[in-house]
Amino acid sequence: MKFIVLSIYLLLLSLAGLPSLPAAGDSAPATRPNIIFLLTDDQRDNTLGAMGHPFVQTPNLDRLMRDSVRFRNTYIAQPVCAPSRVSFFTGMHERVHGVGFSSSYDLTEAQWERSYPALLRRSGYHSGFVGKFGVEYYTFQGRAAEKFDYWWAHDGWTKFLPKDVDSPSTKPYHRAKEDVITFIMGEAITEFLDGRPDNKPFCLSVSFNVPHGSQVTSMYPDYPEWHQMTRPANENPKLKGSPFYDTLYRDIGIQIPEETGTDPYRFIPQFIMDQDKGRRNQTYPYNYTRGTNLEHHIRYYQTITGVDHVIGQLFADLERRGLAQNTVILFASDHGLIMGEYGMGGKELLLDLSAKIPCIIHDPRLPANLRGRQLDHLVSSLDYTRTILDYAGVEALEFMDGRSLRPLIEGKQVPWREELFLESLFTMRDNPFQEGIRTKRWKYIRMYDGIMSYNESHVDFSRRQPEFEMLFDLEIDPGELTNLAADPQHAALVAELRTKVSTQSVALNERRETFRRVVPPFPRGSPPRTTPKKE
Ligand SMILES: [Ca+2]
Repeated sequence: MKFIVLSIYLLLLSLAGLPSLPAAGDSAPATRPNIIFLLTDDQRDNTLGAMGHPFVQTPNLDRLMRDSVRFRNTYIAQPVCAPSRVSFFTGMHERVHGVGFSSSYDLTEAQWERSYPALLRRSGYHSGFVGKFGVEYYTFQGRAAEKFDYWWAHDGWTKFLPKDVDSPSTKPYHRAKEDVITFIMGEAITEFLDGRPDNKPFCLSVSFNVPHGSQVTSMYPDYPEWHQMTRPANENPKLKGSPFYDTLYRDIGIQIPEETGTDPYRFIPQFIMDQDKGRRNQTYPYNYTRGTNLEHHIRYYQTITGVDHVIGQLFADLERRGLAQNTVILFASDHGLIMGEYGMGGKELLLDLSAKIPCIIHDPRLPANLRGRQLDHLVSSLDYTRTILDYAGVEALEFMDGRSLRPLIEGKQVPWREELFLESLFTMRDNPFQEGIRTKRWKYIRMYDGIMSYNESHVDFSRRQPEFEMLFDLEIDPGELTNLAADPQHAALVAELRTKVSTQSVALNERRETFRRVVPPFPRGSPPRTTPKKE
């Protein structure tokens, strides 16, 4: 009973700060566009043909990019799956929303009420979610489907061929006609479009779960070392003859990074990040030897081409249904991936390969002369949240960071940020706490020994000296290979960037304290909080 009373109180408290919106069911203005947010999983930037990639085939996304605006300096708020997704939903840094693999809080219903899917639904949008929900830690486990009008999705990590496996994350897909997870998601998109009401705009979030390691490894799970990808996936009879997953990219002489298998401690020393505490021996073993790294590259790009195919089907479907001219499409990934570069694998770092994402936004109503542009503005994944709200005509909330990209997309001259704060608070696998800043020319990163289940005090770095620092001149070293942080010639610059990061870090910590007073956090492992049925 205590929890019910507490939760009603918390819900009322949290709703108090929300703007008034038309209730769901009210007739929405006809001018509001439909919105489709396409998110891929671990797809790094520059992995489309139109972005100049040497071999990947992505004809449909290439077409989208050439008809859209691309922001080619876009960074993720947190370079790992779950907290990155919470940041997309809420428009907040992990430090403020407090939800991640290594943090000590769960996402609450009150927080969810402040997410873009909830706000759009409340404003009259028909809402749908397809694929990997990926929040992992939230208080409404088992009831996420209620937060959308349409839901065909999963928690955790499903499999590439989910109908072959009986587990909570694969079961939702056992009713599908298709066998491959990417194509099942295409099936779900069609089901959503078939079932939507005609009198409302819709907001569909599609969360593809490729090219994530859990999917590419499970393309061929029938031998003991399957998670290391020691054998070609097309030994799996189920992939034989597939235009995507059989021979594609197998015989084209893919060049894997020369640094594959070399000493990773040349770049990030062992005292601050020990590769043998999970990175090399548990999670990305295939990136540490040349043969398996090649197999990873083949499968990685095969699955990107598979996603591209489903997205092409979606475009054709929108045309067929007469929806293409009023549907805004946003494309992104939840972060990038290191695949042998620096002698390592994985994400979680603030290096570009891990922290930079593809960013494409398509507004079919835009005049032709404004399409096909590639802009260099510094963009955050948090900008997506406000951009979606802006297109939907829904007011953004006070605690949302980021800015709407719409003025830039529409070709307006507006003052824009000159620098972007970056953070990574994922501390599993011996990852350090990381903070950084990207300016037009420079990237500065500082690291501190990480703590699992960190709390507020652990991310107060105001009285701690950085334990390791990196500085890159992106103009002459876009691959971020030469760390200039200890170079005396750059001491003044390092001092300046250190101060800038500290200022933003302290400000974010203060922001979190204010937010906690409005929407209290929910400690992980607490008894479940029962919520009233009516919300
Ligand atoms: Ca991911």
